Amino acid sequence: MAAEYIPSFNCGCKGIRTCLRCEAQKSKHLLQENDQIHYFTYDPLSKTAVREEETGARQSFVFPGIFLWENFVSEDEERELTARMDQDVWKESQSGRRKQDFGPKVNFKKQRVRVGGFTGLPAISRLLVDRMSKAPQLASFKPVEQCNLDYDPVRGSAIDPHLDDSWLWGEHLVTINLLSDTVLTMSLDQGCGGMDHGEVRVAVHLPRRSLVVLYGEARHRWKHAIHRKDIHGRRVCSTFRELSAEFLQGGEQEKLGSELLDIALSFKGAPL
Ligand SMILES: O=C(O)CCC(=O)C(=O)O
Repeated sequence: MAAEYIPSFNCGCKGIRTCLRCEAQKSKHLLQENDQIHYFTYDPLSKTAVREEETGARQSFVFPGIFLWENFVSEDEERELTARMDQDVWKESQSGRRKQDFGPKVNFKKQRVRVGGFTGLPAISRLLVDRMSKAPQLASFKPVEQCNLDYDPVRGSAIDPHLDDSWLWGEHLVTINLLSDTVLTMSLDQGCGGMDHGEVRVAVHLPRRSLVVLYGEARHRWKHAIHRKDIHGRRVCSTFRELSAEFLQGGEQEKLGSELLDIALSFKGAPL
C-alpha cells in the first residue's frame, strides 16, 4: 500500500494524487502507468468506440451511455458564466484542480448527507437546467448538486479515473465544458471484448461549450478521467448530479431528498 504523502506545497493533493507543484517530491512508483493500453476514439454519430490498427484494419464496438450536445451554451453565455464563477472564491482541490461546490454536505464513507450550509444551485444555472431538460435523456433530470472545476495546464490539472458514487448520486452525470476543448477518457482496467489483457481507453472529445451526459454503462462500469495532457488552456466545467432512488419518492430517505431538491431548485445558492 502507498505511504500517505503530506504535501508541503500550497496545493490540494493528498495520498497518491499529484499536481505540477508537488509531484517532484513523490516517489516514482506512485506515478507509474499501466503500459498495456488499447486506445479507441468515441464516434458520437455511430455511438461506437473505433480504432485504426497499424494494418489499416478498423476495430470498433458499441459504446453506450454517452450523450453529447454541441454548442449547448453560446459564446456570450460562456463569458457570463465564467465571469460569474470568478466572482466567487475558487478552493484548492486535488490534482491541481480548483473547485466551487453548490450541494449538500456529504460523508461518502459513512453514507451520511445533511443540508449543512447548502442554499441552492446558483441563480445563473436556472436557464441551463431548463435547457438541458429538453434532451430526451434529461426530461426528468433534477440536479441537487453543481460542482464547478477549474483546470489549468500551469498547475498540471487533471482528474484520475474514477466512478462517481451511486449511493447518493443517480443515473445521470451532466457536465458542461467551458473555455477550451478537452478529452474525457473512459477506461476499463481489465479490458473487454477481444482485448482480454490490459486497459481499454476510449477518448471522448468534448468541444468547448458542449454538454455531455454519462449514464448506463458509461456511468456505472467505465471509469472517467481528464488527463493532464488533454488540458491545453484554462478549462472550467460544471457537473450537475441528481439523487439516487433512495432519496426519491418511495425511497427510504424521500423526505431528506425532497428537502434537498427544494433548496437546490430555489436557485439562490452561494458556494460552500
Ligand atoms: O472535469 C470533468 O469533466 C469531470 C469531472 C468529474 O469527473 C468529477 O467531478 O467527478
